[in-house]
Amino acid sequence: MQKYGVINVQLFFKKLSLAAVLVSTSGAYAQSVVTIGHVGPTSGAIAHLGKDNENGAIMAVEEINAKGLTIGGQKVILKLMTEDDAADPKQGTAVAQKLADAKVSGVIGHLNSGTTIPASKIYSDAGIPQVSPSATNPKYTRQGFKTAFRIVADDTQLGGTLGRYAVNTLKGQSIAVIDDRTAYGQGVAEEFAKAATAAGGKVVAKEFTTDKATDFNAILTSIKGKKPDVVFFGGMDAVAGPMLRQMKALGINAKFLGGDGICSTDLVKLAGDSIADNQVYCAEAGGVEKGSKYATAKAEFDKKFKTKFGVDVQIYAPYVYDAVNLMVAAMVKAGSSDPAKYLLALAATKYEGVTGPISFDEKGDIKGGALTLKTVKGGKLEELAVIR
Ligand code: ABU
Repeated sequence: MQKYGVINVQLFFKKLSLAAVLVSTSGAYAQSVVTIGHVGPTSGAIAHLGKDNENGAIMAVEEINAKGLTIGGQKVILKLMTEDDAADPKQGTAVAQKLADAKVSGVIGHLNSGTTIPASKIYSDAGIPQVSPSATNPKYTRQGFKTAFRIVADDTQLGGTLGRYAVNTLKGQSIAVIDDRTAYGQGVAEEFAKAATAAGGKVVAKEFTTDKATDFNAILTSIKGKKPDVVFFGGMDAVAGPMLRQMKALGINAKFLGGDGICSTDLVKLAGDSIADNQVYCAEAGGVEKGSKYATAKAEFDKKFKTKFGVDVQIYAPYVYDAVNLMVAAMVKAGSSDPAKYLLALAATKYEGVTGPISFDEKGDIKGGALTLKTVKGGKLEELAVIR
């Protein structure tokens, strides 16, 4: 067994243009360290989701190191540099620059589209591969950046599927649409409205709020007057929860639909006892068919995650876990953690993850991305269907 003491000498190695190196204090040998970054909002209203993602990355890195990692014939320790963007675009670009300055070999994140998109320019300029496990705004992979990858479906698929579902399956005819004005919320709401209208539904109200709002009485009162049978919310669970409570208080019994941002384990907690069975529908931007080998792998991941962290997966921890693993697999295949050398291997990835098979199209989007449609029943999210 190797015995060594380590000191982090990033400043020195910055000069040498190396990502990071731990040096034996005995001077007997040097052991390479490959550093990858992870970014998500680990503070603020959706810190529970940021932490969920971060835990997925921690689990992957710990497992990889426990198994032992060799890249290009050299033993390597994988190091995770985690940053908090607080779901704020400005903080997102600040931490992206920090990771670029630290010359990380790759970045997993960010969680939100509103931070992922501006950060992606910084990573692209620095030539650093970025894999987002959860940002769903289509623009992220449509900027022509060779470094941008996404392992979940996008808002066109999410909003489109939910829009058709609202009209064709739930038989919604008059529809109210609310969004939180973020890149994600506004985008997914627009896609929903477009698809619902094309399916024959009528959008009777369009309102907006913010991702920090807590009082929705004014917009909900206005919506109530239009008597919608469906309310769609483009935003996150931290806003959807109180909104559902206030809908109940106002006597609005419409079906409530949202994208992946509300499809969390904590939604029910955030909404208190305000959700009736089969009232809320949402879709995770990925999924595996029941009975498939991936379903078994995902269930095992969920169990391991609960044992390790003492909490259930919220939404995207398994996707982050896969993102770390596939990035490292690309480094191993290329025999290098140098972004310029492993980027092509990453683009050509054919990875079998716990969230299903992952390969990328020419834009960097997952090929054949799936959605998992869910509803809330008995105070729990229940899977209805996987849609491709
Ligand atoms: N996809 C929902 C949450 C993240 C985002 O796209 O903003």
